[in-house]
Amino acid sequence: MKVRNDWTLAEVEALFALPFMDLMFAAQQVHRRFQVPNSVQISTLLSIKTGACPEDCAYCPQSVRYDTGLKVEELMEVDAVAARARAAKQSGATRFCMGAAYRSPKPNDLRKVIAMIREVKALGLETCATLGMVSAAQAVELKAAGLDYYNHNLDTSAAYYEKIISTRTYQDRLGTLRAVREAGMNVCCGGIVGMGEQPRDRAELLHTLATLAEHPESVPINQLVRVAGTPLADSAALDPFDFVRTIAVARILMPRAHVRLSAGRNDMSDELQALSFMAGANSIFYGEKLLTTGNPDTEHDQRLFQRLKIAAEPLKNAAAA
Ligand code: SAM
Ligand code: DTB
Ligand code: SF4
Repeated sequence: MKVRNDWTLAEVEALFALPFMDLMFAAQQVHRRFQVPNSVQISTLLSIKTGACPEDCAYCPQSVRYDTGLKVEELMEVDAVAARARAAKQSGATRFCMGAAYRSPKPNDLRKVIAMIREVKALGLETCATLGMVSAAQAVELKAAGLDYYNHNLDTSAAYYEKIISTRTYQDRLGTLRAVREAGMNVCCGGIVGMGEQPRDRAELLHTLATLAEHPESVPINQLVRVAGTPLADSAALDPFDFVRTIAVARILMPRAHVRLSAGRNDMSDELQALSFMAGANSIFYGEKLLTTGNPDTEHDQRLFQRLKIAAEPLKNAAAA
């Protein structure tokens, strides 16, 4: 069992085609070889700039083009972000992710975000940001400020991407991922399932991720949150087993990555979440809100962890905590 970057699309599709139990068994074997069982990494999300985004991502409540009733909020003040990070740390999070509804950050915005990163880092938390497209120079600045992870999702296959977003290309997305990697940051990159894509699109997304020169350190698998007012509001519900399959295949293809059970947990039963952990998910977003939509109550998550005897993953660098 070794980490591979040369997966073929046929191999990925063959994994998806396995009987469910065989796929789960294979995923568990990889999980137990490369990851700590019964341990889940906890990230907290904060929307530091909300709505009025010029992009047209069909799933997103923050696009200026769709009337979703969202309250637009300017870039937050640094102190307010630091206070939220302190609270997140208190409640057990080890990573603090700051999300901004930008196509790409403007120089003034970046300066302020950099101040936030320094504050959050000083608290001993791992830092993550998702700010849209960044240039090589911006990625270097973010890294120098102490940014540990940059989140930038490919979201779906290259072919289906064109049906979901018209304001940027798959190549743009790959360019940002390259800039982030070259600046020496950890890459957080995954996608969304349940947008009406075909099984082949899910296979192509995971194939693209698994054949990058280095696998992303974090792979968020989001289930579409169907927000009223967005073009995808009436998408058909995904078969939950297909969601779990996506997690299991991601686990097998990228053994060292943290696979994150991301958006959509509010629509999932505890049993489906447990199945997702069984399939190899070992990270979640914790806290009542994702960016703009709901997430399970922290009490509920704590109870779920107790029932499953799952422990929160400790910070790697304990000295920083
Ligand atoms: N604007 C930046 C960008 O697009 O990279 C950063 C923020 S954006 C909201 C981050 C990610 O959230 C998207 O790439 C997408 O994967 C996810 N997302 C947005 N809306 C979602 C929804 N309704 N359901 C599931 N995931 C969603
Ligand atoms: C990711 O893959 N999922 C998070 C995070 N990265 C930034 C965002 C989910 C957003 C869900 C819709 C919302 O709350 O606005
Ligand atoms: Fe903007 Fe990001 Fe939402 Fe797309 S996903 S509309 S880029 S905030």
